[in-house]
Amino acid sequence: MSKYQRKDIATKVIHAGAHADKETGAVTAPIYQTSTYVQSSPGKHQGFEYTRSHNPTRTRLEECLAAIENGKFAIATASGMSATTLLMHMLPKDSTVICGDDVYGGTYRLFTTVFKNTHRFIFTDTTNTAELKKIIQKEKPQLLWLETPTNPMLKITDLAVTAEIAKAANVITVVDNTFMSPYFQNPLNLGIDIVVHSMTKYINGHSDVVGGAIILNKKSLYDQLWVLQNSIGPSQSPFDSWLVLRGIKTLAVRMRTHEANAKLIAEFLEKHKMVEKVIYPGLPSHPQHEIAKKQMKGFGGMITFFIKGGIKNSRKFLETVELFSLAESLGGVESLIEHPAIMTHASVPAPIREKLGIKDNLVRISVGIEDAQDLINDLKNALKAISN
Ligand code: P1T
Repeated sequence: MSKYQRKDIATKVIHAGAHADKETGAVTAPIYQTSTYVQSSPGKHQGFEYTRSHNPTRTRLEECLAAIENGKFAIATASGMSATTLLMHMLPKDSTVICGDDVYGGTYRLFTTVFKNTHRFIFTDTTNTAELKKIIQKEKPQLLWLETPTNPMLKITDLAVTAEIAKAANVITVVDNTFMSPYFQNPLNLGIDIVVHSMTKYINGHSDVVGGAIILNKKSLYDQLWVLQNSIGPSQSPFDSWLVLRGIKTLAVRMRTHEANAKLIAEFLEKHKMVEKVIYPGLPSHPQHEIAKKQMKGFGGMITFFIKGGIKNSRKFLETVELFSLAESLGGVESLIEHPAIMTHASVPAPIREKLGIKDNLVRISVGIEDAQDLINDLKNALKAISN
């Protein structure tokens, strides 16, 4: 357990895992860019044998990740998807997994292609906890996979209620906390067993690394996952671990600005005549706004909205914005914009997308930390272009 356990996350991101280098006193973590380590006699080493298994730079990052999610253990992986893959390998063959119906398109693809032969997946709207309870009792799953807020519809599941339902049925709960980052939401505090992140997003925050993380408290599950990561080999490289350690230091200041900007932009969009509907957890119009207030410390930097006029207008709007880069991904300092139906969620079959509301006029933005008024002006110009 980190000695920074009782400190605020703004302190943890800077100090957890960031002790001065013993050899030189260097204030920043050294990059141990090595694949292997000398042994003085066969089997006699300093705790490091081979970098797939252990690396001191990655260990520092894992210490920091555990501290900021209020967990005991963390595993840093080479991508968000490899973190998810490890967790799926933890389950025995023929396990049942209940998964939120609106998840990142890549997660949906992984479950419905790679793991469909070994596990049974049931997709359901987990915001309906009464229905979820019934499904859990009927289907007796081994694991419940949640995103909250979901990607891209930003639906919110009550985590405390869900954790209680799952615990009573002996189901392992996993929350992909990528959209909130550990700054705005800590699922382990609410009784969830395992937290997953795509560190590619807010945790690293600079769109220059792909990475993933698993954070948890239960030693038996950690030991199982560690053996899997050592056997399968998705561990994060020393250099990428170092880049994340560098990026993570500003998580608190970045998240505050992402949110302040997103709030202003969501309010602007909600009033605009070319916008049909805005989904942002911080708006009172969000269907689970009250749950968001209860379980999140803030509402984050992701906004989803519907443009009036269908695909033609959406395309023109996306081609016209200048400060918002048209690109997949999210959570970086720069603002990004994308079209989920064509881009991030193309692997979700069209009828399912339609049912979830991922329509052709749906646009998702990841609000960066640029000046809020500049961002609003950019959106205003692009909306003007389609209203002419
Ligand atoms: O890209 P990777 O680091 O492997 O993470 C996958 C992932 C996992 N979970 C969530 C909630 C995600 O949003 C992602 C990746 N998402 C995008 C690339 C995107 O634009 O939505």
